[in-house]
Amino acid sequence: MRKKITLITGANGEVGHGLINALSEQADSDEIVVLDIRVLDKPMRSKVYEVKVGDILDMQMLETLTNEYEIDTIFHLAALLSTHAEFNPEQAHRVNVQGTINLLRIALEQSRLREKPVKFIYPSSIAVYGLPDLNTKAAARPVKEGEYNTPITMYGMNKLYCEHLGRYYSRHYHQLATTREAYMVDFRCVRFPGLISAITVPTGGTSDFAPEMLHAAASGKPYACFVREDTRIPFMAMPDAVQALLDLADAPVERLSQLVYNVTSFSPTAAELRDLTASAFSGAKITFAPHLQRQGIVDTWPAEVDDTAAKADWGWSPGYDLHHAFEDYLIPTIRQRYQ
Ligand code: AKB
Repeated sequence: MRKKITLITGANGEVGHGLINALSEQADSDEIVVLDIRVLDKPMRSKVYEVKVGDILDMQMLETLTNEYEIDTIFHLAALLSTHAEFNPEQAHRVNVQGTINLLRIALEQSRLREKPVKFIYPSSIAVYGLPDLNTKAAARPVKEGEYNTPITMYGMNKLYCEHLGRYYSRHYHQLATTREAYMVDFRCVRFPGLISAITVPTGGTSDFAPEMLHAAASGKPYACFVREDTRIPFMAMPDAVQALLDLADAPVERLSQLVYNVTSFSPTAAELRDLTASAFSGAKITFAPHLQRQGIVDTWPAEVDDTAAKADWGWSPGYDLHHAFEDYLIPTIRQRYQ
């Protein structure tokens, strides 16, 4: 009998670390297998059963993995984020889209083999939205999942398309074949806002101005914020992002009325973030030097998203509002990190 596992791709990223910590506390860490292009950071290694170093584009390696284990759940976190993706759009497409198809394919094969759908938990992003101009952004009500799905970035397009692929692999795969697939993939997706971790500084995203500002102030470095002071997009503290993944994975399938869910916590302006940061770190030197193109990307993302469906279907409820995120999580943890 093959060992039953939870697979985490992109495990060495900041969501991956948070997820490994949470899963290893919650369940038997003997069941977590992680895959990343880089070797898993040392402090994390004792928390998982096996560390695989490899590329999600390597189908042979993925097939070996499925021969070795019974994969029960996949958290597919590996992706090239929005800023990185604009520097190499074709590579981003390969990693973000082909990589996701490869994992969906593996999930489908496993579902057939064990005669039970594999849960496929997929983090999408507010980057799937593309509001046409600032007036529309200012006037818009919190944006629902089906609105403004006209992203302008390669990353946003990749994420939106992969949401559709998830629907295909869970409901319509090979629909013209003579025998219908008995077991498809149990695809579940959260659209994350910008994420702020007290422990790691992200790279390659366009919402990175918030965590960058905080970490710079905490480590005594000046920071020139690459968006205007009035820029407003939704954010979430990292523990809530990890909780959203776990809660969605745990939700009874019959409670889920849709495959893709917005989740959100708070929507401060960049100036509000600066004020909160400066009041915690009195020596903070934060200036604003907007980068035209990165600003252009953030201006197409909504100021607020509507997460009513997540609240109703699987009880989504963020633990931190803006002030509690700063007072109870970000500031104390960051202070400790840079002490
Ligand atoms: C990015 O900025 O690319 C990500 C995201 C909003 O998905 N943090």
